[in-house]
This record gives sequence, structure tokens and C-alpha cells, in this order.
Amino acid sequence: RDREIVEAKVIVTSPGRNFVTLKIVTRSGVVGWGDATLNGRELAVAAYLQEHVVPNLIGRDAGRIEDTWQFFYRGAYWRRGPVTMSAIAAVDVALWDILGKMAGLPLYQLLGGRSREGALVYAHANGRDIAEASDEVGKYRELGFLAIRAQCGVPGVKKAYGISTAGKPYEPAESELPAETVWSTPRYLDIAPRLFEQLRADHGDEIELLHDVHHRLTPIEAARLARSLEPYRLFWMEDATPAENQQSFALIRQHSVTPLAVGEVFNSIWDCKQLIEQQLIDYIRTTIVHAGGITHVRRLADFAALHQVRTGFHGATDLSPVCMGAALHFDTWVPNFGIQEYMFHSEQMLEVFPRDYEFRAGRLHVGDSPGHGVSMDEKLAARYPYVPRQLPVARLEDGAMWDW
Ligand code: GCO
Ligand code: MG
Repeated sequence: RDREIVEAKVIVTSPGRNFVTLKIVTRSGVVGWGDATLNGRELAVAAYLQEHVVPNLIGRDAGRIEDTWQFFYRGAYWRRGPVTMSAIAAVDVALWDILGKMAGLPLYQLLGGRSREGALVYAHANGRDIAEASDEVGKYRELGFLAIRAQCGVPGVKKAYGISTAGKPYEPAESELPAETVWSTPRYLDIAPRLFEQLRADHGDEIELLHDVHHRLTPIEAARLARSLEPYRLFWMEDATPAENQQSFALIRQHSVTPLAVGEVFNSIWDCKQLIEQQLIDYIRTTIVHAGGITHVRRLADFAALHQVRTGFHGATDLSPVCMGAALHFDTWVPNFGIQEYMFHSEQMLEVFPRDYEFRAGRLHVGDSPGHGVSMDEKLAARYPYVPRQLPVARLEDGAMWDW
């Protein structure tokens, strides 16, 4: 009876960007926090939670995590999809948080305990040209990063993906209606290998380098890029081509040994079953908030382990510190861990979400507080109301729509 859920509250706040958070409270006063942020579509998940989930939570036993997951997954009838799976994730993570607090144990301990001291993370180095990107890589090396993702502007392409306005961290959803960007595959395929040639020349072989193609190439173009990047030994090439057709990764594989990562837009194991089973990828990026929480992502990671695919969770700023906390506990436990993305949240965001993880020597370390170690200052959150924001779109030079 102590574990009965007596309150469930959806909180939307925008301390620099929008976050959707679910708070669950038990009769004995234990509070659990879950992230439900779906960048650019936040209110769809907030409404799903508010209208269809919260009424079903009141009166349930907070300790029945698996049953609650099955209830919302099977019970919705309309399976999967990013909105449903983000909503389920928020419930699931909040319940794991409560379980940890009830047991007085950090979340990684509930999963099976520590497998490593800290989670290797990668930062984002973005430059308007190759020289600026190389300087940025240098800055992150000085901060102690052991792995760095690098992107640079493409000559002749307005607002290439991943490039911030000078001095500002990259934050894609900056306008109420989608910003229009232009894409040119030939120009990009020309500059990308030159970027990595320069980075190896400037920074040597030891630093791990990553790159995000952001779904913009066809499979054969991706194969060509993967092959041309081989001399620079990337940690991974990400989202080489859209992955609705999982078979298309076979074409890339056939031509190159550059490791492949995909999956930040996936929301269930079914989106990557073939990719994993046929070993068409090396890293799976699907993370807790968008794929049904710890309960589902644990199954996904175990399945991936059977095929020697490792985790490499999405960790852009549009996943809140609550998701980051849960992801880091998962990373601390999961045997087939690869790497964790780490884009900094601003001080303003971190004030709203007090957390106990910290960066040391290239790795993020979780604290030992019970649960996932991230909470929310609700009073402060109330000072930052929702601001409508959407992700950009991309068009080819002839005006036709393309993948952003
Ligand atoms: C990444 C991602 C992000 C996404 C963003 C969309 O690898 O970090 O590609 O930059 O574009 O999360 O909301
Ligand atoms: Mg990405």
C-alpha cells in the first residue's frame, strides 16, 4: 500500500529548450522522475501522458514495473511509434527511480551492478570550415575528451547540419517553424574525407573520431564515404542512410570496414532486429527516452550483445538530464557498452535538473545516490514556459525536399 501511486504530473519547461518530464509520487512520498522529451513534437507526448497514461497510473503499485510496461505497450493496442514509446519510457524510468529510492540503491546496482568505472563519452566539435573544426577538436582534447565527433560546414551549402553560429553550442530546434536548409551530396562527399585527413594530421592517431551523416546519403553513396574514411580509422560513421529499410545497410557493409552506428530515431527493438541479427551495424544508438525506457532498452541491449553489437546512446541536449542520468546508470552496468554521446546542457538547464553525474578524464561518472540521481526543481521549472520550436528541414539545390 505504501507503493501505491497517488500522483502523476506532466511538467513542460523550457530553460533554453523544451523538456517534458513526468513526476510520479507514491503514498509513502517517494518521488520518481522520467523524461518524455521528443524534440519538436513535445506536446504530443505531453498530451498522450496527460490524457491516456496519468489516469491509468493512479492507484497502481509502483513496484510492478514490468506489468506497467506491458499494460501501456499491449494495452494501447496501437503498438510502438515515438510518441507512445517516449510516454512509456517516462513512466518506466520514473518507476525504476522509485524502486532505487525504496531500496536505497543506485539504479546501476538494480540492473546487476557496475561493469566499469565510468562511461566513455564523445563531445561535439563543429566548425564552419575544416580549420575551425580542427581547432574545436583541440579544445575538447584539452578538456580531457578521449572521443570527439567532428562536423564541418560544406562550401556552397547554407546551414549544413551540425554547425552552430560562432561561439554558440549547436542546438537544432531554434525557430517556431522549421528553418529551411540546403543539401548537396556531391559537395559533402568532397569535403568529408578532407576533414578527417586534416584531423588525423593535426591530432594524431590516438583520439577517437566520430562523424554523423544524419541520414542524408543513399546506400551506395554511404558506402563510398565509408570506404574513403577508412584511412582515418573512425570510431563510427553514424546514420549513413535512412534505416527504414534495414537491408540497405548490407550494401554499405559489403564495401567498407568503417564501423557503423544507427538508431537515434528508432523506438523499439523491431526497428533494428535485422540490422543486429545480420550484424549490419556495430553500435545501436536507440536510447532510454525514445524506446520504452530501461525495461525495453535492456532487452534491446541483451539482444545486441548476442551479435556483438555495442551500445552508443543518443545524448543530444534534447534528451533531458533525467534521460542522461538513467542512460549513465545503464552505461555503467551494460556489458556491451560502446560509448555515450555527451552534448552539454546549459547551466540554466542544469539548475532546473539537479544531477549527481560528473565528467572526469573523458568519462561520465554516476553518483551513488539512490535511483538515477537526477531530479527537478519544479518552482524554477515553472519560470520557463513552453516555447514552440521545430526541427529544420532540408531541400536539394533544385528545391526538392530531402532528409534533414
Ligand atoms: C545527434 C543527433 C542530434 C539530432 C537531434 C534532433 O547525433 O546528436 O543527430 O543532433 O539531430 O537530437 O533532435
Ligand atoms: Mg545523430
